[in-house]
Amino acid sequence: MVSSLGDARPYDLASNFLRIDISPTDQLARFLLAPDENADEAAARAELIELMRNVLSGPGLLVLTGLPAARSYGERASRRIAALLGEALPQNREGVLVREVRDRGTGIAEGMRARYSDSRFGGHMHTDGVEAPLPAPDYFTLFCVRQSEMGGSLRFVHIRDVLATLADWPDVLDVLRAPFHFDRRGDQETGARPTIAKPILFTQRGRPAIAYFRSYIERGHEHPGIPRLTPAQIAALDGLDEAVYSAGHVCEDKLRAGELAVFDNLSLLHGRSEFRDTPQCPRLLLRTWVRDCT
Ligand SMILES: O=C(O)CCC(=O)C(=O)O
Ligand SMILES: [Fe+2]
Repeated sequence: MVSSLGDARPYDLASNFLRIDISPTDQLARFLLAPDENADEAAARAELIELMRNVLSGPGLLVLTGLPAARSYGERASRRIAALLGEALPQNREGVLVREVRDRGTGIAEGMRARYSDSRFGGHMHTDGVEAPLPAPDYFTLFCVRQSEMGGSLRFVHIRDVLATLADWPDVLDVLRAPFHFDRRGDQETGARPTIAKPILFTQRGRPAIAYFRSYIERGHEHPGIPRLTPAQIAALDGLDEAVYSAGHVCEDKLRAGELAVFDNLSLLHGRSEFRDTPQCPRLLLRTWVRDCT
């Protein structure tokens, strides 16, 4: 496999962005590309686990590049990489396992059910699956079928940079380790509470982990019967945002058609820049959420 650095970028990312040019002779590529299930799954998994070891101790993000960009292929590759990593998780109460991320014309956190994946707007650094109870999805994947010409680049920040900044604010850390109410985006059973109470900072699989999406937390605390955010909680969210959005921590890159990104969802906060579709080529990503079963 050949590691390449990709496009010129506004930040110096060369040291922490791992883009792997997948070669058709690699076991992993063979498994992802195979039209049937005959490829050697065990060898592909061993190759991926080796890559993920470096990802988990380093940047938190792996981008496989050079795959065919067709939607049908992307869906199959997404399901297969999820199966290599563990088990694909449902992403809403309908049980969708491969979710289309595209502009459905809604705002972020609009109404009862709209999500980031339904809009074209940017910012809002977050982790995925915050609307569901813990454990959080350990990984999520994005396969790029079509990228937007205008905007749509990926931004990400590692929890180790955030925690290093917050180390001087133990009061903030204490508040972030206590429960907040996250809006469930309508995924709860009929009649069940519309929020899930859980901390922003916690430990999962023996690692420091973060679950964050400020808008969903703010919506959660607006529901009748749920306590309003306290001044200490608001101050803690402001402190966290300051750490997350510090220019020096934010990395940025743009996925290209035919790239499959695997994110460590316990360590990385991510977002994108606002994008604008053209009618002939609307942006389309495919997303899975994954539980690590190793
Ligand atoms: O559109 C993107 O690049 C990322 C989408 C995303 O973060 C999400 O759907 O949760
Ligand atoms: Fe996301």
